[in-house]
Amino acid sequence: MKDKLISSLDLLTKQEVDKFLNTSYIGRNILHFDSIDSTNTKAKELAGLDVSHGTLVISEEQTSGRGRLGRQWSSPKFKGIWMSIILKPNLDPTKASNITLIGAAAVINALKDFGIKAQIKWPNDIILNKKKLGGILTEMSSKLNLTNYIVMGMGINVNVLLEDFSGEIKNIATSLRIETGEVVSRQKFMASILNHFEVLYEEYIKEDNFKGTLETCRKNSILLGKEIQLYIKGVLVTAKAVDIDGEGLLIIEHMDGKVEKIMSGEVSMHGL
Ligand code: BT5
Repeated sequence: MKDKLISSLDLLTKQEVDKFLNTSYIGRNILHFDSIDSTNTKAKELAGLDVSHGTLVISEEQTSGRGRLGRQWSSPKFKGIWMSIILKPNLDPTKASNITLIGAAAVINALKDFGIKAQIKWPNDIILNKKKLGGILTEMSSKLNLTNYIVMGMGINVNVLLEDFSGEIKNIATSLRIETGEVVSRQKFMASILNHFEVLYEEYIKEDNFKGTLETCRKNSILLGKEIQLYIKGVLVTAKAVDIDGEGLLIIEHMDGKVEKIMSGEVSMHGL
């Protein structure tokens, strides 16, 4: 009876997830929590200590999950994947933001394995049927031109129900369960993300090959070809999203035809 209860919780422990992994180092060391404030906060604490490259911090719930710019991330218990990967690459700190795109592409590829076609709202949103299925928060520590560590945090709403979301999030968020009507194995889905992540990460770090990630980000972008709104130096601008360049930057075309590259930011578009 107890075993049945535990297996129905689909826990994200090393013991359960390991059998679905085919990575060599991503997620091979898993620090699993029942409840924690934020996996990114914990991962940053640990990254400064002696934990190995590829270590994963995961929690069944977060009590202070974080989005970008101090925003909150809702992380109900046993319902999603709330995880952070600790990376210690030899990478110029200016390129760390590309880890977000690698994470986003890994999620898109994993969803494809599950027969689901989602989209990326550059740089860090995963969108399914015009609603937010997940988000990525990449943080790092660097000194001069050396990266000490990168923490890539990812939140994916797997089996979250509408009533689990509070307030205004209800209108903008969704989950795999809401969209497919089925309970999805968090263990298998998480392993699939990690498997895809390691492939794309290896290409980028070892071979300086960003093509696979970029192709996935471009092909599945919800922004490209559309009219978007974004703030540039505090001014709200309407422009057209044209492309994502080889460095992962968003290329936009202003109304007057001027082309500009955007490094990071908050983009919105009609209906999103
Ligand atoms: C993000 O921020 O999308 C990054 C989210 C990263 C969360 C992961 S979970 C594991 C790791 N540990 C952490 O503490 N964080 C990371 P941003 O683009 O700023 O979007 C935040 C906004 O999304 C909020 O202001 C809400 O409007 C909305 N939101 C909050 N919780 C959500 C959820 N569960 N699903 C969809 N949207 C949500």
